[in-house]
Amino acid sequence: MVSRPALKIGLTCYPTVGGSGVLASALGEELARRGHEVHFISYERPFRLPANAPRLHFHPVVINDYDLFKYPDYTLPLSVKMAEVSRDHQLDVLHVHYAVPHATAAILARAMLPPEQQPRVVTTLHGTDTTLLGRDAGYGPAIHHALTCSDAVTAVSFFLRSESQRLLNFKGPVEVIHNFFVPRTPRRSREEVRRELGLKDSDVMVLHSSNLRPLKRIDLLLETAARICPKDSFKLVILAGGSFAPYAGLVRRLGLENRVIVREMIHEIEDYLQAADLGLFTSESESFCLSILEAMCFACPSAAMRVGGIPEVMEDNVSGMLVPFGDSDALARAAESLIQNSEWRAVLGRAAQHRAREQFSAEAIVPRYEALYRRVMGEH
Ligand code: GMT
Repeated sequence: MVSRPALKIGLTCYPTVGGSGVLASALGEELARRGHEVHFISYERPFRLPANAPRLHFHPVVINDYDLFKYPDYTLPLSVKMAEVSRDHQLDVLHVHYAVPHATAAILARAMLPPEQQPRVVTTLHGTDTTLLGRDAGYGPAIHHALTCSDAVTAVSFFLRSESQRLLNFKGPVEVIHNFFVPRTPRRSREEVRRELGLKDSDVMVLHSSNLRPLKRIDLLLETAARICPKDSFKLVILAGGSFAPYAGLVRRLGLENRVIVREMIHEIEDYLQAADLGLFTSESESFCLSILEAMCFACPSAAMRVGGIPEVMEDNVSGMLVPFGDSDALARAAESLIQNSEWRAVLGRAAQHRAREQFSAEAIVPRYEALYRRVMGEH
């Protein structure tokens, strides 16, 4: 519990499966556990947010579908709800995760309130809000404006900070606060999960979890799996935060029908993480890659392509293995070395888990956000 006065914090994120929503939910849960009052404002309850936890509240944003609008608008009802919650609960801080449209809505919400009711605005950049939308002429200036008007801006990696400064030409300070992950206790045993997946004792379980968006490069993931020898040494389990149907043809063409197991929209990720032996990631861009950290928490090392902030999360040959982007052959060799050598895998896995606990735990990260909130509020 906190020894200084508790804070009242509004949190906004995308509630669906995705790293920024997972991080924001965990942050809210941890802040409430530490005695702060936390108010989530979003169009749906974030999927990992516990029900009935003390000091944790959820305020839905209701969106009406007006015939006049060709495209439904979320930004304005979100900003109105943010202003309403800020006023009714005297929020100290509105902390938005993912700039678009959350940061713009927060700035507008603040402007709608009289000065004595205005919360501070903290914006956390997560990834494509900078690397994709930041390049888009239809978004870039609005993101730049929202960052400039924020009381503090954070980024989840040094990589993302420099990309934000470069792509958005943002000159203000950006504090790097890495992500953290708090694993829940799995609901089923490792054996039960492996049985459900039809794995033999000798099968090494290679795990990939992502939302399957184009930049996750599922084509490279499957190509890599097809290059791993011997073919019957592993099964690739894909936890898909979207439909895997578009990739079914490629699985067939690569002869991977008996190697690839897909589970869509799984919420009990810990069940699968504890059953996994190795993570495999082929994204072409990744500001952090929370999925790698999730695996690290269960002593599961990953083989991945060296892009974006991934080297800040795991160190090559110490807590995982990294290869140059696009080299699916090198990635297959790295995965093979870990599949075939369980001792090496265990060494990297232990180092990964240690690093996750030391650098990316709630204990290491949440106090950084608390300190930031107090700083923008003018407390010392
Ligand atoms: O930026 C996105 O594509 C969405 C976002 C999300 O909601 O999952 O992902 C980003 O935020 C995660 C949490 O901070 C990071 O772990 C991901 O690396 C990052 N995605 C990208 O940079 C592509």
